[in-house]
Amino acid sequence: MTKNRNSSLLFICLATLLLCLISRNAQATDQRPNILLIVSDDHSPMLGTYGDEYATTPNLDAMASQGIQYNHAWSNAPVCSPARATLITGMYATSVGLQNMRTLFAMPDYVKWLPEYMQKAGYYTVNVGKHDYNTLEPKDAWSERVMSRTLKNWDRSNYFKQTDGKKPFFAIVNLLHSHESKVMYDMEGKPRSVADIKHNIDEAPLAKYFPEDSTIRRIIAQYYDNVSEVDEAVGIIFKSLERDNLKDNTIVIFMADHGTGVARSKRWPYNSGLQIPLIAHFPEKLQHLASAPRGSKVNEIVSFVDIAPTVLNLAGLEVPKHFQGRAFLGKSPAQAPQYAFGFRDRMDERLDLVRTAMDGRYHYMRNFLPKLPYAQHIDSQYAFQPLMPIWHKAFNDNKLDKVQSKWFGEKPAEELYDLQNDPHETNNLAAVPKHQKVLKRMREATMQWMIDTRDTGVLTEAGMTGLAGENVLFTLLRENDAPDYGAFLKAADQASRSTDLNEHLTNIQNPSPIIRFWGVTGLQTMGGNSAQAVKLLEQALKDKSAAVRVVAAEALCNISSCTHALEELMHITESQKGAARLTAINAIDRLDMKAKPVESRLRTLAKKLSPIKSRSSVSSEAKKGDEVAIQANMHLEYAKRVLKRTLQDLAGGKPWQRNKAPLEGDQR
Ligand SMILES: [Ca+2]
Repeated sequence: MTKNRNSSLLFICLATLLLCLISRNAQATDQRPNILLIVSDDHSPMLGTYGDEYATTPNLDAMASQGIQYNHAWSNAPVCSPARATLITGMYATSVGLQNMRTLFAMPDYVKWLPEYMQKAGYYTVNVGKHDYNTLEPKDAWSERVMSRTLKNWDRSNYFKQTDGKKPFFAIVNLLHSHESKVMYDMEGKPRSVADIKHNIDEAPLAKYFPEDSTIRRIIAQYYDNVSEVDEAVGIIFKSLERDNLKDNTIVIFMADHGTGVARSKRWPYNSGLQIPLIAHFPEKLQHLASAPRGSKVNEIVSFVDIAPTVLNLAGLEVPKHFQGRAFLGKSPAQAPQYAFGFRDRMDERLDLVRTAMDGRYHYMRNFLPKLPYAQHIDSQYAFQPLMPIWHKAFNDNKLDKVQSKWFGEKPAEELYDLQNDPHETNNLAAVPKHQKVLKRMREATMQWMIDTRDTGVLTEAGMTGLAGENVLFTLLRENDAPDYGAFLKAADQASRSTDLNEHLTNIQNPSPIIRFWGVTGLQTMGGNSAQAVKLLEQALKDKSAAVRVVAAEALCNISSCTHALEELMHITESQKGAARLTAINAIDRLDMKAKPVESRLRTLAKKLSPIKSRSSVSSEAKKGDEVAIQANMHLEYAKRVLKRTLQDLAGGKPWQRNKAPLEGDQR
């Protein structure tokens, strides 16, 4: 009996020891690479290695000289949240309804975050700094979250504590040094001083669309200083990888989230808003996962939608079928695409709908709402730095040339730029006969991409909310009985390009609210004011869809009478919430002094809304099911900002956009 017991005990001890050894051994043999993404905020490729002679970026230049530099890398959106949503889901934000700044739509269950796949595969996953992925954070995304936004590094103590450093990690370190808000205040929140600027202010490179101004040069010089701070942080990160013996097994990919945080770059889908620096570094023993030799500067097209499949491929994991990009690094990288695509939708409180394609040389831009001017008043652009106010004042004082004042005008339906000969994109070739073939090719590619990815932008944000409710928008456009997406896109195309009044009048009478919206928008764009048009617009004021009523009211006000139209806009503003209210307030704002009769009602509303606490970013504590409430809260914040502007304009008797630059190269 005793002997048996002893034997059993001995067996248990041996088995436990063996299990421990196996498990230790399994941990020790996990040789998969660590993958570190460094995502820098708000800057174009203003680095020495990209040929920018004014830049001071020794660490990034050295990283590129030993790694792979991508010359045609694009963010897909020129602003943080939608760009980062694309990175984290592996899908164009437009395809999942996340293209508007700070928005939320419920995702289908199979749309996961990149770190979820990595964590499931045994990676330790970490996000350091900014969380701005424009969608609710899944429970199993991150093993560790470092919330500080001022870090230059990740000390990895928690990682070592939990895994003994044996488990591979996947980390995103988000550097904030070059965010637009850091032009006037440093990372500690202290005001910047001219005396501290290291780059020579007089020599700061100024794009020719900016007016000559010493403060603007100072902003640009400060920006280069801030990018040098990013560079320094990258140097510290590399040193700490070495210190922790992680350097030999860590792949580092550096990128910015979109273009520089100044007007006409950030928030705008020009090349200046979409092109990013992207550099990949491979240690010696992982060179077989690199797609080009050390020190290569490659011209293949890559964009944010390619980051998630690339990370999975580097980790040796399968890329899910619903991903929309391709792996450009790792074993057997996929072939490079012909185009990078970009999008601009609502930027903070102001609406728009632009889609773009870039083929390495040409950049095509499609303005679906051409009546909206390039420059719209965005509160944060005025709060963070004086560039926009200076530019706008120079315009109002008639101090700008044609190129500089174009920013304050309406948009043509299409733009085409030759990036090789016109890097600042000031010469629109869309109307030039010899470029028609390129124009047609890129227009068709853009439309096909929108169809393939079921671009939700053509639904409009208010339309999306109405259609989706609490359902999953993404599924709605893909189910067997899904509405005819091609018909939506055709109506949107007609609205911005067609001068055939009958097409718009037919669309206004379509059973689909989306097509009716584009019919009314087409009339508004054309300025068609026939008796039949006015009659149909008056009928559209009673449309079931708030999105249709808003655009009909604005069109009526502009081409006929404002009385009923203003009343309807106020009705929506006072009775609705969310995207519908924000859209209506924007329409009222664009009516300028025609909105004077409702000034006191707007003031009452502003008083009613101002005490309501709103937040403009997604809390990482939010849960699935909270989407609708959170989204309404964000829209409220933006509605308050527009209202503030409208009331200031009405009180001063001068709308913000009181002059309009002439429209050139109009393709409508
Ligand atoms: Ca950003």
